Amino acid sequence: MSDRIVGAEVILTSPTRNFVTLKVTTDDGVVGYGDATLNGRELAVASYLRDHVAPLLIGRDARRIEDTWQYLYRGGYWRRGPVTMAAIGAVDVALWDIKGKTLGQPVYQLLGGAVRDRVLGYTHATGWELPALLDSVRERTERGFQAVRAQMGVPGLDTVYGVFRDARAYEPAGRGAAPVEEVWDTDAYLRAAPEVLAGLRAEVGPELKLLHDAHHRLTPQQAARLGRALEPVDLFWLEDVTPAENQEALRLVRRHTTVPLALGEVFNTVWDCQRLVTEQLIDFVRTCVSHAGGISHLRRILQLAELYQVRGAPHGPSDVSPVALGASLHVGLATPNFAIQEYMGYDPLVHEVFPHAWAYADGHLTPGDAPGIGVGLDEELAARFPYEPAYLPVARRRDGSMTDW
Ligand code: CS2
Ligand code: MG
Repeated sequence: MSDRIVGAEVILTSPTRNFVTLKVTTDDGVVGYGDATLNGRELAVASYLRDHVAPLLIGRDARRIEDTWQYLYRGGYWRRGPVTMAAIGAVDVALWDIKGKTLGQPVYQLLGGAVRDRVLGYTHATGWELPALLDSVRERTERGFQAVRAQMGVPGLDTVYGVFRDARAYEPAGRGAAPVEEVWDTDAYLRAAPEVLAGLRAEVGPELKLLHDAHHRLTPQQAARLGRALEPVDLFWLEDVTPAENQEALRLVRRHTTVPLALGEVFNTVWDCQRLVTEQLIDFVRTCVSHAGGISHLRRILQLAELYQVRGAPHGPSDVSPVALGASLHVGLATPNFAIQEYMGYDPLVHEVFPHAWAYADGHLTPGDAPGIGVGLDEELAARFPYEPAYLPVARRRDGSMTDW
Protein backbone atom coordinates (compact mmCIF):
# COMPACT_ATOMS: atom_id res chain seq x y z
CA MET A 1 0.00 0.00 0.00
CA SER A 2 1.71 3.17 -1.15
CA ASP A 3 -1.10 5.74 -1.51
CA ARG A 4 0.36 7.12 -4.73
CA ILE A 5 -1.97 9.23 -6.82
CA VAL A 6 -2.54 7.56 -10.18
CA GLY A 7 -5.52 9.54 -11.47
CA ALA A 8 -6.90 13.08 -11.25
CA GLU A 9 -9.95 13.59 -13.39
CA VAL A 10 -12.30 16.56 -13.74
CA ILE A 11 -15.98 15.74 -14.07
CA LEU A 12 -18.47 18.33 -15.27
CA THR A 13 -22.15 17.74 -14.80
CA SER A 14 -25.29 19.83 -14.87
CA PRO A 15 -28.16 18.13 -13.06
CA THR A 16 -30.28 21.34 -13.13
CA ARG A 17 -27.14 23.44 -12.52
CA ASN A 18 -23.41 23.09 -13.21
CA PHE A 19 -20.95 21.37 -10.92
CA VAL A 20 -17.24 20.71 -11.37
CA THR A 21 -15.88 17.76 -9.40
CA LEU A 22 -12.30 16.57 -9.06
CA LYS A 23 -11.87 12.82 -8.70
CA VAL A 24 -8.50 11.67 -7.37
CA THR A 25 -7.60 7.97 -7.44
CA THR A 26 -4.74 6.20 -5.66
CA ASP A 27 -2.89 3.08 -6.72
CA ASP A 28 -4.88 1.18 -4.07
CA GLY A 29 -8.07 2.14 -5.89
CA VAL A 30 -9.20 4.61 -3.23
CA VAL A 31 -11.17 7.49 -4.73
CA GLY A 32 -11.52 10.99 -3.28
CA TYR A 33 -13.80 13.78 -4.47
CA GLY A 34 -13.42 17.55 -4.24
CA ASP A 35 -15.77 20.31 -5.39
CA ALA A 36 -14.26 22.78 -7.88
CA THR A 37 -17.45 24.62 -8.86
CA LEU A 38 -17.07 28.36 -9.48
CA ASN A 39 -20.45 29.72 -10.46
CA GLY A 40 -20.37 31.16 -14.00
CA ARG A 41 -16.63 30.47 -14.40
CA GLU A 42 -16.73 26.67 -14.20
CA LEU A 43 -14.54 25.95 -17.23
CA ALA A 44 -11.71 28.14 -15.97
CA VAL A 45 -11.29 25.98 -12.86
CA ALA A 46 -11.77 22.80 -14.88
CA SER A 47 -8.91 23.84 -17.18
CA TYR A 48 -6.71 24.95 -14.27
CA LEU A 49 -7.14 21.51 -12.76
CA ARG A 50 -6.91 19.46 -15.95
CA ASP A 51 -4.11 21.35 -17.63
CA HIS A 52 -1.97 22.53 -14.73
CA VAL A 53 -2.72 20.59 -11.56
CA ALA A 54 -3.66 17.02 -12.51
CA PRO A 55 -0.28 16.32 -14.19
CA LEU A 56 1.50 17.50 -11.01
CA LEU A 57 -0.57 15.24 -8.78
CA ILE A 58 0.25 12.00 -10.56
CA GLY A 59 2.80 10.05 -8.55
CA ARG A 60 2.45 12.20 -5.40
CA ASP A 61 1.80 10.68 -1.99
CA ALA A 62 -1.92 11.22 -1.32
CA ARG A 63 -1.27 11.22 2.45
CA ARG A 64 0.73 14.44 2.29
CA ILE A 65 -2.24 16.80 2.29
CA GLU A 66 -0.54 19.86 3.79
CA ASP A 67 2.54 19.48 1.64
CA THR A 68 0.39 19.20 -1.48
CA TRP A 69 -1.48 22.37 -0.44
CA GLN A 70 1.82 24.20 0.07
CA TYR A 71 3.19 22.86 -3.21
CA LEU A 72 0.20 24.06 -5.21
CA TYR A 73 -0.14 27.39 -3.39
CA ARG A 74 3.48 28.44 -3.00
CA GLY A 75 4.70 26.62 -6.07
CA GLY A 76 2.23 28.24 -8.45
CA TYR A 77 3.87 31.70 -8.06
CA TRP A 78 0.49 33.34 -8.94
CA ARG A 79 -1.17 33.13 -5.58
CA ARG A 80 -4.74 33.54 -4.39
CA GLY A 81 -7.80 34.34 -6.50
CA PRO A 82 -11.00 32.33 -6.89
CA VAL A 83 -9.85 30.09 -9.76
CA THR A 84 -6.58 29.08 -8.11
CA MET A 85 -8.09 28.63 -4.67
CA ALA A 86 -11.11 26.66 -5.91
CA ALA A 87 -8.71 24.31 -7.69
CA ILE A 88 -6.48 23.92 -4.62
CA GLY A 89 -9.60 23.51 -2.48
CA ALA A 90 -10.83 20.64 -4.65
CA VAL A 91 -7.49 18.83 -4.36
CA ASP A 92 -7.40 19.36 -0.59
CA VAL A 93 -10.92 18.02 -0.02
CA ALA A 94 -10.27 15.03 -2.30
CA LEU A 95 -7.13 14.18 -0.32
CA TRP A 96 -8.95 14.46 3.03
CA ASP A 97 -11.62 12.17 1.55
CA ILE A 98 -8.93 9.65 0.60
CA LYS A 99 -7.26 9.87 4.01
CA GLY A 100 -10.56 9.24 5.77
CA LYS A 101 -11.40 6.31 3.53
CA THR A 102 -7.92 4.81 3.94
CA LEU A 103 -8.11 5.07 7.73
CA GLY A 104 -11.77 4.06 7.84
CA GLN A 105 -12.77 7.25 9.67
CA PRO A 106 -15.09 10.17 8.92
CA VAL A 107 -13.00 13.30 8.33
CA TYR A 108 -14.31 15.11 11.42
CA GLN A 109 -12.60 12.46 13.55
CA LEU A 110 -9.29 13.29 11.88
CA LEU A 111 -9.85 16.98 12.66
CA GLY A 112 -9.91 16.31 16.40
CA GLY A 113 -13.36 14.81 16.74
CA ALA A 114 -16.76 16.36 17.33
CA VAL A 115 -17.09 19.47 19.48
CA ARG A 116 -20.85 19.54 18.92
CA ASP A 117 -23.54 16.99 18.09
CA ARG A 118 -24.91 18.75 15.05
CA VAL A 119 -24.44 21.91 13.02
CA LEU A 120 -27.10 24.62 12.96
CA GLY A 121 -28.29 25.33 9.41
CA TYR A 122 -30.07 28.21 7.75
CA THR A 123 -32.00 28.21 4.53
CA HIS A 124 -33.47 30.80 2.16
CA ALA A 125 -36.98 32.22 2.16
CA THR A 126 -38.14 34.56 -0.55
CA GLY A 127 -41.31 36.51 -1.28
CA TRP A 128 -41.98 39.61 -3.31
CA GLU A 129 -44.16 41.16 -0.59
CA LEU A 130 -44.56 40.45 3.11
CA PRO A 131 -47.45 37.93 2.84
CA ALA A 132 -45.57 35.77 0.30
CA LEU A 133 -42.35 36.07 2.29
CA LEU A 134 -44.18 35.08 5.45
CA ASP A 135 -45.60 31.98 3.70
CA SER A 136 -42.13 31.09 2.50
CA VAL A 137 -40.63 31.52 6.00
CA ARG A 138 -43.43 29.44 7.56
CA GLU A 139 -42.88 26.65 5.04
CA ARG A 140 -39.21 26.57 6.16
CA THR A 141 -39.98 26.66 9.89
CA GLU A 142 -42.48 23.83 9.37
CA ARG A 143 -39.55 21.84 7.97
CA GLY A 144 -37.74 22.54 11.24
CA PHE A 145 -35.48 25.45 10.29
CA GLN A 146 -34.63 27.72 13.21
CA ALA A 147 -32.70 30.19 11.09
CA VAL A 148 -33.94 31.63 7.81
CA ARG A 149 -32.54 34.18 5.35
CA ALA A 150 -35.35 36.47 4.19
CA GLN A 151 -35.16 38.34 0.86
CA MET A 152 -37.95 40.55 -0.43
CA GLY A 153 -38.93 42.30 -3.65
CA VAL A 154 -38.49 46.01 -4.24
CA PRO A 155 -41.46 48.13 -5.39
CA GLY A 156 -40.89 49.54 -8.86
CA LEU A 157 -38.43 46.82 -9.95
CA ASP A 158 -39.36 43.82 -12.08
CA THR A 159 -36.78 41.47 -10.64
CA VAL A 160 -34.52 41.31 -7.59
CA TYR A 161 -31.60 38.89 -7.30
CA GLY A 162 -32.44 35.96 -5.03
CA VAL A 163 -36.17 36.76 -4.92
CA PHE A 164 -38.50 34.73 -7.03
CA ARG A 165 -42.09 35.61 -7.73
CA ASP A 166 -42.62 31.93 -8.43
CA ALA A 167 -40.64 30.22 -5.68
CA ARG A 168 -40.89 26.68 -7.09
CA ALA A 169 -37.66 26.57 -9.04
CA TYR A 170 -35.23 28.76 -7.17
CA GLU A 171 -31.89 28.72 -8.97
CA PRO A 172 -30.04 32.04 -9.25
CA ALA A 173 -27.81 31.01 -12.19
CA GLY A 174 -29.78 31.15 -15.44
CA ARG A 175 -28.81 28.93 -18.36
CA GLY A 176 -27.78 30.75 -21.51
CA ALA A 177 -24.78 32.21 -23.27
CA ALA A 178 -24.84 35.49 -21.33
CA PRO A 179 -26.17 36.75 -18.00
CA VAL A 180 -29.64 38.21 -17.71
CA GLU A 181 -29.50 41.96 -17.02
CA GLU A 182 -31.64 43.29 -14.17
CA VAL A 183 -32.38 46.84 -13.05
CA TRP A 184 -31.46 47.84 -9.51
CA ASP A 185 -32.55 50.78 -7.37
CA THR A 186 -30.77 51.12 -4.02
CA ASP A 187 -33.01 53.90 -2.68
CA ALA A 188 -36.14 51.84 -3.30
CA TYR A 189 -34.47 48.82 -1.65
CA LEU A 190 -33.50 50.88 1.40
CA ARG A 191 -37.13 51.96 1.79
CA ALA A 192 -38.50 48.42 1.37
CA ALA A 193 -36.13 46.23 3.38
CA PRO A 194 -36.58 47.67 6.92
CA GLU A 195 -40.35 47.79 6.56
CA VAL A 196 -40.73 44.23 5.27
CA LEU A 197 -38.25 42.77 7.77
CA ALA A 198 -39.92 44.59 10.68
CA GLY A 199 -43.27 43.23 9.52
CA LEU A 200 -41.80 39.76 9.28
CA ARG A 201 -40.33 39.92 12.78
CA ALA A 202 -43.71 41.04 14.17
CA GLU A 203 -45.35 37.99 12.60
CA VAL A 204 -42.79 35.29 13.43
CA GLY A 205 -42.04 36.31 17.02
CA PRO A 206 -38.67 36.83 18.70
CA GLU A 207 -37.08 33.38 18.54
CA LEU A 208 -36.60 32.64 14.87
CA LYS A 209 -33.14 33.62 13.69
CA LEU A 210 -33.62 35.99 10.75
CA LEU A 211 -30.80 36.79 8.32
CA HIS A 212 -30.68 39.15 5.36
CA ASP A 213 -28.23 39.48 2.46
CA ALA A 214 -27.53 42.85 0.78
CA HIS A 215 -25.26 41.29 -1.88
CA HIS A 216 -22.48 43.90 -1.69
CA ARG A 217 -24.64 46.64 -3.22
CA LEU A 218 -24.47 49.51 -0.71
CA THR A 219 -22.11 52.37 -0.03
CA PRO A 220 -20.69 52.51 3.51
CA GLN A 221 -23.14 55.25 4.48
CA GLN A 222 -26.13 53.39 3.03
CA ALA A 223 -25.00 50.25 4.84
CA ALA A 224 -24.73 52.13 8.14
CA ARG A 225 -28.24 53.53 7.67
CA LEU A 226 -29.66 50.13 6.82
CA GLY A 227 -27.94 48.51 9.80
CA ARG A 228 -29.34 51.12 12.14
CA ALA A 229 -32.83 50.85 10.63
CA LEU A 230 -32.75 47.08 11.07
CA GLU A 231 -31.70 47.08 14.74
CA PRO A 232 -35.26 46.63 16.05
CA VAL A 233 -35.63 43.54 13.83
CA ASP A 234 -32.91 41.78 15.86
CA LEU A 235 -31.25 40.09 12.87
CA PHE A 236 -28.93 37.15 13.37
CA TRP A 237 -26.85 38.92 10.73
CA LEU A 238 -26.85 41.40 7.90
CA GLU A 239 -24.70 40.01 5.09
CA ASP A 240 -22.40 41.55 2.50
CA VAL A 241 -23.47 45.15 2.99
CA THR A 242 -20.61 46.65 0.98
CA PRO A 243 -18.25 45.34 -1.71
CA ALA A 244 -15.67 43.12 -0.07
CA GLU A 245 -12.63 44.89 -1.54
CA ASN A 246 -13.06 48.09 0.46
CA GLN A 247 -12.59 46.68 3.92
CA GLU A 248 -12.23 50.11 5.52
CA ALA A 249 -15.94 50.61 4.76
CA LEU A 250 -16.89 48.19 7.52
CA ARG A 251 -15.28 50.47 10.09
CA LEU A 252 -17.73 53.21 9.18
CA VAL A 253 -20.65 50.77 9.29
CA ARG A 254 -19.54 49.52 12.72
CA ARG A 255 -19.40 53.06 14.11
CA HIS A 256 -23.10 53.50 13.46
CA THR A 257 -24.77 50.19 14.13
CA THR A 258 -24.64 47.14 16.37
CA VAL A 259 -26.29 44.87 13.76
CA PRO A 260 -24.14 41.71 13.48
CA LEU A 261 -22.25 41.70 10.18
CA ALA A 262 -21.40 38.70 8.00
CA LEU A 263 -19.04 38.86 5.03
CA GLY A 264 -16.56 36.83 3.05
CA GLU A 265 -18.29 34.38 0.71
CA VAL A 266 -16.16 35.83 -2.10
CA PHE A 267 -12.93 35.58 -0.08
CA ASN A 268 -10.44 32.87 -0.98
CA THR A 269 -7.67 33.00 1.60
CA VAL A 270 -6.88 33.83 5.21
CA TRP A 271 -5.16 36.96 3.92
CA ASP A 272 -8.44 38.24 2.48
CA CYS A 273 -10.03 37.76 5.92
CA GLN A 274 -7.13 38.94 8.06
CA ARG A 275 -8.00 42.60 8.43
CA LEU A 276 -11.75 42.18 8.94
CA VAL A 277 -11.08 39.51 11.55
CA THR A 278 -8.20 41.05 13.47
CA GLU A 279 -9.88 44.48 13.55
CA GLN A 280 -13.15 42.82 14.51
CA LEU A 281 -15.08 44.52 11.72
CA ILE A 282 -17.30 41.48 11.15
CA ASP A 283 -18.99 38.94 13.41
CA PHE A 284 -19.25 36.03 10.96
CA VAL A 285 -16.78 35.00 8.27
CA ARG A 286 -18.48 33.36 5.29
CA THR A 287 -15.56 31.72 3.47
CA CYS A 288 -16.41 28.33 2.13
CA VAL A 289 -14.45 25.13 1.89
CA SER A 290 -14.56 24.96 -1.93
CA HIS A 291 -13.62 28.56 -2.73
CA ALA A 292 -11.08 29.08 0.06
CA GLY A 293 -8.54 26.34 -0.41
CA GLY A 294 -10.28 23.34 1.10
CA ILE A 295 -10.55 21.93 4.61
CA SER A 296 -6.93 22.73 5.48
CA HIS A 297 -7.27 26.41 4.65
CA LEU A 298 -10.80 26.93 5.99
CA ARG A 299 -9.57 25.56 9.32
CA ARG A 300 -6.73 28.10 9.27
CA ILE A 301 -9.19 30.93 8.64
CA LEU A 302 -11.48 29.76 11.43
CA GLN A 303 -8.59 29.38 13.85
CA LEU A 304 -7.54 32.98 13.21
CA ALA A 305 -11.17 34.06 13.60
CA GLU A 306 -11.45 32.21 16.90
CA LEU A 307 -8.81 34.48 18.45
CA TYR A 308 -11.07 37.45 17.77
CA GLN A 309 -14.44 35.88 18.63
CA VAL A 310 -15.44 35.92 14.98
CA ARG A 311 -17.47 32.85 14.08
CA GLY A 312 -17.55 30.73 10.94
CA ALA A 313 -20.67 30.63 8.80
CA PRO A 314 -19.74 29.10 5.44
CA HIS A 315 -21.43 29.83 2.16
CA GLY A 316 -23.75 27.00 1.07
CA PRO A 317 -25.97 27.98 -1.85
CA SER A 318 -26.83 25.60 -4.69
CA ASP A 319 -23.50 26.31 -6.42
CA VAL A 320 -21.58 24.81 -3.48
CA SER A 321 -21.91 21.13 -4.42
CA PRO A 322 -22.98 18.37 -2.02
CA VAL A 323 -19.28 17.39 -1.87
CA ALA A 324 -18.27 20.79 -0.48
CA LEU A 325 -21.31 20.87 1.78
CA GLY A 326 -20.25 17.53 3.27
CA ALA A 327 -16.67 18.76 3.72
CA SER A 328 -17.95 21.90 5.42
CA LEU A 329 -20.02 19.86 7.84
CA HIS A 330 -16.97 17.84 8.92
CA VAL A 331 -15.23 21.15 9.67
CA GLY A 332 -18.39 22.38 11.40
CA LEU A 333 -18.68 19.40 13.67
CA ALA A 334 -15.02 19.66 14.73
CA THR A 335 -14.48 23.43 14.97
CA PRO A 336 -15.47 25.33 18.14
CA ASN A 337 -16.23 28.72 16.54
CA PHE A 338 -18.33 27.35 13.69
CA ALA A 339 -21.69 29.08 14.13
CA ILE A 340 -23.98 28.03 11.32
CA GLN A 341 -23.96 26.44 7.84
CA GLU A 342 -25.91 27.92 4.94
CA TYR A 343 -28.03 25.17 3.39
CA MET A 344 -30.00 26.40 0.44
CA GLY A 345 -30.87 22.82 -0.51
CA TYR A 346 -30.68 21.01 -3.85
CA ASP A 347 -32.95 19.73 -6.54
CA PRO A 348 -33.78 16.01 -5.95
CA LEU A 349 -31.69 15.13 -9.02
CA VAL A 350 -28.60 16.67 -7.42
CA HIS A 351 -29.06 14.43 -4.38
CA GLU A 352 -29.17 11.46 -6.77
CA VAL A 353 -26.05 12.43 -8.68
CA PHE A 354 -24.14 13.04 -5.43
CA PRO A 355 -25.31 10.36 -2.96
CA HIS A 356 -24.29 11.56 0.49
CA ALA A 357 -23.98 10.53 4.11
CA TRP A 358 -24.68 14.05 5.38
CA ALA A 359 -28.22 14.70 6.45
CA TYR A 360 -30.60 17.49 7.41
CA ALA A 361 -33.00 17.09 10.32
CA ASP A 362 -34.74 19.51 12.63
CA GLY A 363 -32.92 22.66 11.55
CA HIS A 364 -29.50 21.02 11.83
CA LEU A 365 -27.03 19.18 9.60
CA THR A 366 -24.69 16.31 10.37
CA PRO A 367 -21.84 14.99 8.17
CA GLY A 368 -22.58 11.32 8.90
CA ASP A 369 -20.11 8.62 9.86
CA ALA A 370 -19.12 7.25 6.47
CA PRO A 371 -15.32 7.09 6.05
CA GLY A 372 -13.88 10.20 4.38
CA ILE A 373 -16.21 13.04 3.42
CA GLY A 374 -19.09 10.65 2.75
CA VAL A 375 -20.22 12.04 -0.61
CA GLY A 376 -20.04 10.01 -3.81
CA LEU A 377 -20.67 10.75 -7.47
CA ASP A 378 -22.87 8.60 -9.71
CA GLU A 379 -20.77 9.07 -12.84
CA GLU A 380 -23.21 7.37 -15.19
CA LEU A 381 -26.07 9.56 -14.08
CA ALA A 382 -23.81 12.65 -14.08
CA ALA A 383 -22.82 11.98 -17.70
CA ARG A 384 -26.45 12.30 -18.76
CA PHE A 385 -26.40 16.00 -17.82
CA PRO A 386 -23.56 17.71 -19.68
CA TYR A 387 -22.29 21.19 -18.77
CA GLU A 388 -24.36 24.08 -20.09
CA PRO A 389 -23.26 27.71 -19.89
CA ALA A 390 -25.10 29.46 -17.06
CA TYR A 391 -24.57 32.78 -15.36
CA LEU A 392 -25.76 34.74 -12.37
CA PRO A 393 -27.67 37.83 -13.46
CA VAL A 394 -25.94 41.19 -13.53
CA ALA A 395 -27.64 44.41 -12.47
CA ARG A 396 -27.54 47.97 -13.74
CA ARG A 397 -28.76 51.12 -12.03
CA ARG A 398 -31.58 53.10 -13.62
CA ASP A 399 -29.03 55.18 -15.55
CA GLY A 400 -27.58 52.02 -17.12
CA SER A 401 -24.36 51.84 -15.10
CA MET A 402 -23.33 48.55 -13.51
CA THR A 403 -23.98 47.96 -9.83
CA ASP A 404 -21.64 46.21 -7.47
CA TRP A 405 -22.46 42.61 -6.92
C1 CS2 B 1 -25.68 34.21 -1.92
C2 CS2 B 1 -25.43 33.34 -3.14
O1 CS2 B 1 -25.98 32.29 -0.68
C3 CS2 B 1 -25.65 33.45 -0.63
O2 CS2 B 1 -25.37 34.04 0.39
O3 CS2 B 1 -24.90 35.35 -1.81
O4 CS2 B 1 -26.66 33.22 -3.79
C4 CS2 B 1 -24.41 33.87 -4.12
O5 CS2 B 1 -24.87 35.04 -4.72
C5 CS2 B 1 -24.08 32.86 -5.18
O6 CS2 B 1 -23.79 31.66 -4.58
C6 CS2 B 1 -22.91 33.28 -6.03
O7 CS2 B 1 -22.44 32.22 -6.77
MG1 MG C 1 -24.50 35.88 0.25
